[in-house]
Amino acid sequence: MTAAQARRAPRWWAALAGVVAGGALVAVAELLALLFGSASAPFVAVGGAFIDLIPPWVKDLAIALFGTWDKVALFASMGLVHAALTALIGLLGRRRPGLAAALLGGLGLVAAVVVLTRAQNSIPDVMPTLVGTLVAVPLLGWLLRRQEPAADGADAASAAGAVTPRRALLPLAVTAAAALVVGGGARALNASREAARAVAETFRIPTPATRAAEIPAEAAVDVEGMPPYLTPNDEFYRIDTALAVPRIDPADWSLRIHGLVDQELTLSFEELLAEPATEAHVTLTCVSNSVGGELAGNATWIGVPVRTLLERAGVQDGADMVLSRSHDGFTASTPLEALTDDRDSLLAVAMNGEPLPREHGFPVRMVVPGLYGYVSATKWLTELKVTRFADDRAYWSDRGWSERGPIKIASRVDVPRAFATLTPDAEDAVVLGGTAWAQQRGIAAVQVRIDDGDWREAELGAEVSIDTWTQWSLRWEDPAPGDHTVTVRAVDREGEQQTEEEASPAPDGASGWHSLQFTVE
Ligand SMILES: Nc1nc2c(c(=O)[nH]1)N[C@H]1C(S)=C(S)[C@@H](COP(=O)(O)O)O[C@H]1N2
Ligand SMILES: [Mo]
Repeated sequence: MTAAQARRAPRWWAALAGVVAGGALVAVAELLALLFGSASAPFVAVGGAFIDLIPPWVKDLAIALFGTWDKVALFASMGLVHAALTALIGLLGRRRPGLAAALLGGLGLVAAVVVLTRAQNSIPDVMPTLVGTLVAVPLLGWLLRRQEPAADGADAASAAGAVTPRRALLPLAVTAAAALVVGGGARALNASREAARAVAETFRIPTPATRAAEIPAEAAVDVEGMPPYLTPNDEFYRIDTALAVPRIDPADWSLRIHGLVDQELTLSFEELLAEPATEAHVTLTCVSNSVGGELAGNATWIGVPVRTLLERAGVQDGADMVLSRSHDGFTASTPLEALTDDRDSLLAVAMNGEPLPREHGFPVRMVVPGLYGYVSATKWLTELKVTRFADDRAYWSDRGWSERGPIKIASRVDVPRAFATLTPDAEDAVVLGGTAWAQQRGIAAVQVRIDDGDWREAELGAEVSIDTWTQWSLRWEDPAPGDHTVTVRAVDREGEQQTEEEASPAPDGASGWHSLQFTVE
């Protein structure tokens, strides 16, 4: 063994040193992100850029696989890729410490550039990543050097390529633990501070000038295991591209209305709240929802009709679209007509009696009955540009999704769950239940088929409005014990029947009949 080989760190050690130094980069940046805001954290920025770049089928697949856990899955995968990259850098550092330092520094610089490209960041926001890099690069060199044998050459363990615990492993373990504690602690603090702020963000919800009809108890069918008719805020699905939930102080918020208008308008939050408000029950649906999926929720919203403000600004001839923009750069293209006809298209500030939760767009979001969220439901809204489809394109239209997104008729079975077992009641019957929606048209009928039998008419819960979902139930008398298949389809109030033709979510929403298997005891 040559002296040079003897001085070289064992492979596992070098890889570990790389991972620990890389982890320290992230931990230090996360700590400083406490000062600069979550959006400046490198993982948040790089993940956000990744989401913006992926083709629609990947987003589709991620939601199909992970549902609303897609963000956790993304962070976990990023962590693995980061660990693999930094392990490789560490390995390189055995022979080429200079190159390893340059690569780790380069990785930090690339992340800093990505931080700078995010809509909500400005130049100072690169600080956390840069400082993290400045700590990580010398740390890597130091960890790699920890391995070298003592100058007098008497260190037999090192000479044989083993790692001596006190001189090497201890500093490594201490650094790793420090990175975990600092990084994890900063993340937790970031989260708890956000929670504290969320409470401080409460404001007086305006009393609506136009009230929504009370929801009758019969809107909910009497079937055990059905989702509630109104979806509680903390159970409402959340879909967006924001890895760090935007944090907006209503005092700093304003809405700019411009483009093809006679008179540009800018409203403060207070001015918005001074407008007459409307209350409406509206079911929101995500275009990424698969047949039978759960990316739909029903809430009572309070907000100012978009129509009121567009009238005040004066929409000019030739306009056919409003491009809404969020604080974090997301955009949606809504057909002008959907915002000026008589439906309840709102600049919503309240959801189910509470100020909008931050995850759902605090302080102001759009809610447009009848259109999928990606073309209408902009959260953290800051801007409305009156324009034309020919002149402007929205976030998802640039990524292969249809530029218009009317919601397709949908129905699903909620009870039983797939492959569940139902036990007949005292009268030897089982009860099935589910949900159907066709916003802006309303549900006229729901039909249910068991195995290859005839279609049966389901009983419908009370219809609250054409913009909300309708629950259905079906009592099946004398069910045969064994395995069965149930299939459901709906008919809207215009007489259109839900198509059997299967389509995947991209580019304009899934279609097909929901069907699942279950067992009767
Ligand atoms: N700013 C912003 N608003 C957004 C999105 C987004 O990514 N960013 N996603 C839209 C999509 S695709 C949907 S389905 C709805 C979901 O609203 P929710 O998360 O409140 O359920 O928000 C819409 N508004
Ligand atoms: Mo969506």
